[in-house]
Amino acid sequence: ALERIRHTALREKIMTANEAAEFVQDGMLVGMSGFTGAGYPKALPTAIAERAQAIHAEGKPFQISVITGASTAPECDGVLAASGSLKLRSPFQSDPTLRNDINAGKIAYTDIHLSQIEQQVRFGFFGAMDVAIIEVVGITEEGKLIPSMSVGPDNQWVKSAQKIILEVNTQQHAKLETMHDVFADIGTPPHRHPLLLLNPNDRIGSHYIDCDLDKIVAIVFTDAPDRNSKFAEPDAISQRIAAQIIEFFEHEVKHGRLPENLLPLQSGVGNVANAVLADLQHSRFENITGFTEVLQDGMLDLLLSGKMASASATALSFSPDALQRFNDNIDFLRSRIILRAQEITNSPELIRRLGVIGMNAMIEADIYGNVNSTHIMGTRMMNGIGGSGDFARNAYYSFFVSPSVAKDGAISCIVPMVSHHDHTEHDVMFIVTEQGMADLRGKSPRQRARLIIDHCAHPDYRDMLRDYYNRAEQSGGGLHTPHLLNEALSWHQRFVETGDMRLK
Ligand code: 0RQ
Repeated sequence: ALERIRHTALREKIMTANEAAEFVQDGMLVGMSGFTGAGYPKALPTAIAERAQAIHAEGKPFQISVITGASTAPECDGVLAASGSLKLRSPFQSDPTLRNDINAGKIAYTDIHLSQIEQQVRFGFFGAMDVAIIEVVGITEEGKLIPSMSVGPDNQWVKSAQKIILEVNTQQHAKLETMHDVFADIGTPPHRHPLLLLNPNDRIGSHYIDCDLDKIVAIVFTDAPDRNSKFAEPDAISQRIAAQIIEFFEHEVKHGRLPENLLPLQSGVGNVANAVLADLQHSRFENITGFTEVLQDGMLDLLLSGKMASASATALSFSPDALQRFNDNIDFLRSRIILRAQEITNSPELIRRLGVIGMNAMIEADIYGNVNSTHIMGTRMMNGIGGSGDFARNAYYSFFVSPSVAKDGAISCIVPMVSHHDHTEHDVMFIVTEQGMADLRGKSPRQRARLIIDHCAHPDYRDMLRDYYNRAEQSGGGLHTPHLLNEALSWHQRFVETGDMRLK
């Protein structure tokens, strides 16, 4: 393992996770690496959680604020939440224990666009960052850091933090070295640098993160895998959604609105997103490119088959099988995958200029095309907005996908009014369910309502939605976006009270 630390003097900083955890004190702001279950610290979170519990047992306080790139794993977010040591967490999470504590009001959760987290720390909006805990693959002779399976916010945390703890994970492939592209310093307004990336696969930075070696207080070895969640095989619903999107691509190519090799693809987390990519494998499209935040199994297989020429991402989130395929083919993939900071993969300016096709899942949409990606019944946090807003607002095409119903039909994912707004009608171009697709481009709210109800709603709810809409039109209110304000959220209230949105 020692050969992973090529700067020999730094080897003096090697210690155990428990020793390193002593640097983390009550009240600190801690930046951690980690993005959708990739590249998060494996040892320090447990050591901090144990330290917190010991301090709590003495009747003393110990709570920290933790900012990551995005979601981590049970052995990071999960153990920290379970130990009662989290005061604040930002920006994206998906751990069940953490989610429960957020919804129980025990942990403050700040949900912001993933493109903005680094700059908000850089601007000082979160206060001073005390410690950064970063997983790396290794350290070069000059003391530069070799990032792991994600770049996420690592470069900014290394720059911002007063102290740095490194976890050198020997399980991550040593040949990840040179896959990363780290742009040293984006800067702060009014002296911000343009990102001169003209193609999705351009490299504009260095392979390494520059680090002030005096700030490194501890180096800990780990040898543990990432979360590596398994994917379900695409089910019939995901396949129907995917097929419509691919048919739409064909149609747009035919009408000259899309090049033959499409435009760079972004695909959100989850099974539907993965199904679209799996389906592209059998499509006629060649030389596709990816410009996404998370690179999952589906995109990996497109790269391996040669269908996709290159992919730019901030994290590699694979199932165990896909990780094996990735490691086995790492030499082939190294020239095709570029891992960048999340403020670059999710940069609104780049997404707009490159013409990225954004495809994200949602919890619900309303009849006018407003989308809720984060809240269950308007009050309970699910995972957070992630990068969906970065892409939806700036994409060439912005898709939101969902099955038309949830919980065995007791919930309609198309409702009169969304119970929480993440993406407004102005940012949503296509809604796709297994029932059909609504193409909202250039449409007024009332035209949208007809399309969404007729094409996307489940048959069990279509007449209810038409009835709501027709009565709203007759109600004497404005006829731009007709609503019955005292009824608009009644479907959600009915579900809360009876467990079913349907009228009995
Ligand atoms: O609950 O697991 O208890 O059965 O919500 O639903 O259909 O499995 O969908 O896993 O694709 O997640 C929006 C949450 C969708 C995700 C969301 C219930 C449903 C199930 C999950 P159960 P599915 P997915 C790039 C982009 C925001 C971030 C983002 C997400 C559970 O895609 O977090 O886009 N997006 N990032 O039963 C109540 C409804 C419901 C509902 C579904 N209308 N009401 N419950 N469910 N619809 C990646 C990053 O940014 C990092």
